[in-house]
Amino acid sequence: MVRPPFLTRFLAHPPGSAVLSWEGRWLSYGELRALGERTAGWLQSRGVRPGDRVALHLENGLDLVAAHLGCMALGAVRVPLNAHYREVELAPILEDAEPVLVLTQSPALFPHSATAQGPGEGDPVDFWAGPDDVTALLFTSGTTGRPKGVPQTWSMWTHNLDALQARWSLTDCDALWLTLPLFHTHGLVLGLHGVLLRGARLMLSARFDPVAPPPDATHFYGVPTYYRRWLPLMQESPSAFHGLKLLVSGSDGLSAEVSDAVFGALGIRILERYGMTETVMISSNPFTGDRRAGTVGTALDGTEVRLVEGEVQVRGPSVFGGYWPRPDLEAFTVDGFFRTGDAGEWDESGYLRIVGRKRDLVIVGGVNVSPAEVEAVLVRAAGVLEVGCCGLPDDDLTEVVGAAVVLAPGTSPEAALAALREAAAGLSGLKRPRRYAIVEALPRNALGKLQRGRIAREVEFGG
Ligand code: MCA
Ligand code: AMP
Repeated sequence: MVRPPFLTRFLAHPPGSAVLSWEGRWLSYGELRALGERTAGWLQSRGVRPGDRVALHLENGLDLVAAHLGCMALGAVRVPLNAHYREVELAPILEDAEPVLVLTQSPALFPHSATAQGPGEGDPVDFWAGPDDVTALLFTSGTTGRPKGVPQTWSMWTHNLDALQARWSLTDCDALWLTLPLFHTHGLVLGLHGVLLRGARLMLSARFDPVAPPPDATHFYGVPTYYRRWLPLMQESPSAFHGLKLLVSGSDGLSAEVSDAVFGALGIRILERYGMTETVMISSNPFTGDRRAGTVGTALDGTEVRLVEGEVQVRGPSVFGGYWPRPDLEAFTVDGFFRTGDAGEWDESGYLRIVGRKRDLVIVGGVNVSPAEVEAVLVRAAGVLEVGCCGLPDDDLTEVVGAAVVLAPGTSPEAALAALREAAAGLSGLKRPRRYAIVEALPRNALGKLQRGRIAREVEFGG
């Protein structure tokens, strides 16, 4: 068993220093470490061994943090699951991840897996090391509709978080208010593990609500929807935000209007950065220096970024080694660059701008939605022949899913819409189409391939 440098650094923080607050109570590094070791003992008593995969289907809270630390202390691999997912979305992930145990409050969602409504506590285990470098297996939406497993390693995280540290200058006096869910890279890696590596403090909340930040908070990481929802309060009570020195936005493009409005209200220019589950962070604006709205800054130290026919391609120590369990050979170029599928351009000072996507993907409130996955669920609705989904602009969530539907002859639109809504209820909320259109035929190219961009441009959608 090898102890990764990340964990050596985590274990070296002063045990008495405060690190995490949950529901108003602070835990020190020593308490957090002891909690992780007792949780590791409990996991071991449930049959989990170093290197095993443990799925975590829990909402933000101390239990979820304990489950992460327990896996870290035991050397088990975490499989974070989106707490909003329904059975149909979880099934392919479980089939690929094959966790030995799922921690969940909803065991009915996992009919074929061993579950526990934990975590609990047992005799302490303090390995803080594992059989290899993989520490988490995250699933990201694939363009085929089937989620793809991304093994993330301690060394990817350490390289990336150190490179971000050089840009963002988080100090051990800083406190991050974290409201992002811990099942995505944004909240899990940048938020929770960014603080654990650096030795700063974390104030964890169950979810984002557009209320005044805790007075001690100095840092905040969010998706553009958070800033749009927060703006009225920022404009009404700017003094409630006086403790904040860094606001970061990512997962989705931030509009210049919101960036300028926040700057106007607080005098803080939101710092935009760009990343993916497969690469962790790729580029960022600086904390000190020229922060350019509408750009995602320059490549992080050690990361190479190039544009090939407009597509952003990335290589470096934070980039993953390949999907699991099915490697996608198209994902990398012959010289080892990962194809992001995002369209980019350089501005006049060499800052990267994300200008679109070369793959079919809808980003709803910072959450990736594969239109193919939604189509596969909706097409099973009675009276429906074909479905094509696309992203439609939305003032709150940036984009929402729209579905264009071809009906079987003789089907009434009302009956079909009722059946479509019932089928969509099998998906988590952000994936459900907010708007439908009944069409004669879907736009396809000469080879019969669905053209989802044309659906968004050409079809007239109802409510
Ligand atoms: C809420 N719902 C979701 C999610 N959140 N479904 C799937 N995934 C989600 N993450 C569902 C709820 O179950 C509910 O369904 C419906 O949407 C409305 O829920 P509510 O809580 O009212 O939603 P909301 O307040 O409108 O939430 C939207 C949100 C939230 C605030 C934008 O989704 C959010 O916090 N998004 C951030 C996601 C994020 O961390 N993205 C980073 C990934 P029902 O109607 O059945 O109750 S990208 C990434 O990690 C890369 C590396 C990067 O660059 O950062
Ligand atoms: P995920 O696969 O969930 O990690 O999401 C990664 C995707 O989010 C990227 O491929 C981009 O399409 C998008 N993304 C992340 N950060 C930004 C950003 N700052 N601006 C625009 N799109 C972004």
